[in-house]
Order: sequence, then C-alpha cells, then structure tokens
Amino acid sequence: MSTVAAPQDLTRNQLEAHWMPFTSNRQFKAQPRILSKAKGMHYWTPEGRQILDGVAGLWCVNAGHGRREITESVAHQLETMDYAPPFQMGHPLAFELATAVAKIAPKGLDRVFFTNSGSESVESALKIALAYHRIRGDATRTKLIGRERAYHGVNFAGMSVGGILTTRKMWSASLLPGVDHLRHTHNLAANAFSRGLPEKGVELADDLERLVTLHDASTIAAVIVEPIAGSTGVLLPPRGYLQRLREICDRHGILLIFDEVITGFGRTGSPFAAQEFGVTPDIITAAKGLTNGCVPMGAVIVKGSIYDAFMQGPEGAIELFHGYTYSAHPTACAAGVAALGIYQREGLLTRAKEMSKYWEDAAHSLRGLPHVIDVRNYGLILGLEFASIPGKPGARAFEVYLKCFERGLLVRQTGDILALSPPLIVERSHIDQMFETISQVVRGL
Ligand code: PXG
Ligand code: PLP
Repeated sequence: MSTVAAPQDLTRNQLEAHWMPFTSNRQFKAQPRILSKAKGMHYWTPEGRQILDGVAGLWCVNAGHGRREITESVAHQLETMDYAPPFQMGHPLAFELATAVAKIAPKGLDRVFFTNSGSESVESALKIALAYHRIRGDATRTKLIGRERAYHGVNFAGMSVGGILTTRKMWSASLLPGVDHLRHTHNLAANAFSRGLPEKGVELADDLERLVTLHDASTIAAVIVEPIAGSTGVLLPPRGYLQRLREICDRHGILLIFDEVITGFGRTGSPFAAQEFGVTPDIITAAKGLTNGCVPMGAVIVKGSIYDAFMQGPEGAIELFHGYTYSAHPTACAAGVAALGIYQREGLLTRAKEMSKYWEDAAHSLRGLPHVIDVRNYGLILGLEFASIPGKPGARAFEVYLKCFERGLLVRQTGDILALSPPLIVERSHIDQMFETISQVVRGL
C-alpha cells in the first residue's frame, strides 16, 4: 500500500506536475490542502486532522464515504472481468444498473445511456435531442436553449448552453452556433431568506416564449435547465417556474432536459428533482451520486418514446452513432449497482425530506450574521450568500471557506456564495457542528 505524503513532505517539485482543475494552482501549491482518507461523514488530512464533509465530496458521495458494499462489489468485478467493450457487446451489470436507474426515475423515463461524467451526459443528451428531431423529419429543430448562470459541465456543447461568463468569454469564438439563453431566476431583492422555493418569479419562465417568438418554435430542439442550479451558487426555481417551462415546451414541441447531475439521487428529498417538483422532463442527465462518487460515471435517462423513435432504419444499422470507450464500464456499473442498493435499503433517496426541516432551521440561524445577505435551502442543500468586498468579488466567501477548513469543515465556495450539500446520511449532530462552525467563522470575519 502506498502512503500519502503529508503536505510538508510534498516538495514544491512534487506538486508542480499536476495541473489542477478549477483551482488557483499557484495559490494552492504555495499552501496546499491535502485530503488522504475518508470514512462516513469525514475526511482526514495526512497529519490526521478530521474534517467534516459538508459537501459530499463535490455533491456526489451521497451515502457517505468508504461504503464496504461498494468497495467489495468493485473489487469483485475487477477480479472477475476488468473491462468489456461496450460497442456491439454487453455485460450483465450494465443491464442491471440501467434497469435499477429506470426503476427510480420518473415514470416514462426508462431508457438509460451511460457516460463517464456529468459533462459527457450533457453532451450525449444534447446530441440525442438534436438527432431525435432529425430522424423524425423535423430537421429544422437545431437550436438549443440554456439559461444564464447555468453550469452544464466543461465540454463545448455544455459550455455553450451554460451561462458562466468566464468560460463563455474565454472560448467565445468556438462555442456552438444556434444557442440562446433564458434569464436566470436569482432575485435577492424579491426572494432573500426564502425557506424552500422562492415565491416570486414564476413569470421568468415566460422568457422562453420570448425566445420562441425570436427564433420560431420550428427551429428549437431543446431547452436544458438545472432544476436547482448548484454550481453557480444554489439558485432555486421560483414556485411554478418549472411547470410553466414544461407547458411552454409542450405547446411548441420542444424537448425539456433536466440536468440533474447534482439534484439526482436523493439530494432534494426525492430520487430526482423532477419527482420532487412534479414536473417530468423528456430527458434527465445524471452523474455524481450514481456511483456514490467512487468511480466516474454518468447517465442520460430518456423517455421510452424517444428511444423508440430511434429504433428504425435498415436492419443492422447502428441507431445512435455515439458512445464512449468506457460507456457502462464494468467497474463503474458494479459501483452503481451497489450504491443504488445502499440508497434503497437505507431510504437515502428520500431522507433529505425527513432532515430538511432541521436543516432549514439550522441554516436560517445564520440570518443576521455580519455580511450575510441571503440564506436559501432545499432538501439537503444550502446556499449562503455574502456581500462582496468592494473590488474583490469572491474574496469574502473564500476566506470563510479557508477558515472553515482550518476548523475542520469542508464546504464549497463559488463567488461570494457558500454551498453545503452533505452526504445524505448526515445526522443532527453533524448539522449542528456545520452551522456552529460557519457561525463562528462568520462572526470572526
Ligand atoms: N451538470 C451539472 C448540473 C453539474 O452540476 C456537471 C454537469 C458536470 O459534471 P462533471 O462530472 O463533468 O463535473 C455538473 C458538475 C461546484 C461544482 O462547485 C459542481 C460541479 C462540478 C464542479 C464543481 O458546485 N457539477
Ligand atoms: N481520441 C482517440 C484517438 C480515440 O481513439 C478515442 C477512442 O477510441 C477517443 C479520443 C475517445 O475516447 P473515449 O471513448 O474514452 O471518450
């Protein structure tokens, strides 16, 4: 077994080779933060400091860390068969996992295409949506609608429908053509300190009618939204907003895609946010919690009627010319089957609903602390927004992030917003510790 070097043993040279993703590399390498062990609700640093996991790793370790059933299932699969080609070949666990995913998905979404990440799920879903219209002879439907402040991963299509200005600016000349964006739904003036879904803003869904008028419905293939935008700071859908988007899509023959990479697998209190909010999209993208975060894997969950539309053409023809070397990788499928088994047995897909009142009350105890301009929550999700230091956007929340880590709590920071999304096994005592730590840190700013 290799051991992990403590940060003081990692020389500057050893840190250099790894170009870290979405990280301030120079800042990090000057003062590294290393995690080397995890179990249950906790991480440990190489020096043995215990860190409470407030974010389920990165919104993915829903059943908590180091689950033996998953480890054993993965080890057994690696010993039995390490790899099998996914094109024109199958292996049992791929079918078993797809069936298990379909079983917990909204009614009617019962076909599952596997990928290796949320980004790949988004690319696959958008390709399926475009191809769906084309094979049905509706070939003018080529446009895609995303939303401002959306995050749909880092690949070109996902970036294009995404609404993150930094990435859109950097790669602006190379994004997909034929993309437009809905307005985002974040409105602190109207909705600050909402408990659960905000009351105001359902009419923002009518922005889709504006885009339909502008582009003409006959040119629009699909609309993609996160039911709750996680990555850009926990932006909740106003009451009735998602229903109205669904109605407008139906009226104009536009496919509705929910990107549930974060909201899937129990985060909101239902298996998927679609069920929680009572709105059924045509396609769901998922990843993260699918394997409890321990093997990379994503999935696109599609309505049976969409799958059926592809099942035509010459005998022997490949219906969807798309797939990855590691689609339905046996190791990932083993992890997925075991993870879904744990979620089912322990009731984790609905546990956020049981915990959400306690979570909400604890969260809103932060109201009134210095610099706090919003607390928002849903299921086991928290968004905590700070007033920015003039001229230094993000600096205040980053300071809170660092100080929480010093005090043994891992949170997630984006701009001047902190996000929390603990493993769904979280107990009240952990919740108390999380909010006590944040409160102390914020008071000490
Ligand atoms: N869609 C959504 C809605 C996501 O949240 C992706 C797609 C991309 O998934 P992959 O597996 O390719 O990363 C995500 C990922 C954050 C944070 O800070 C969130 C994500 C990724 C990185 C950071 O909240 N979500
Ligand atoms: N690039 C090359 C040269 C390849 O041969 C392949 C797959 O065979 C890919 C990219 C795509 O890799 P993946 O299927 O792992 O996404």
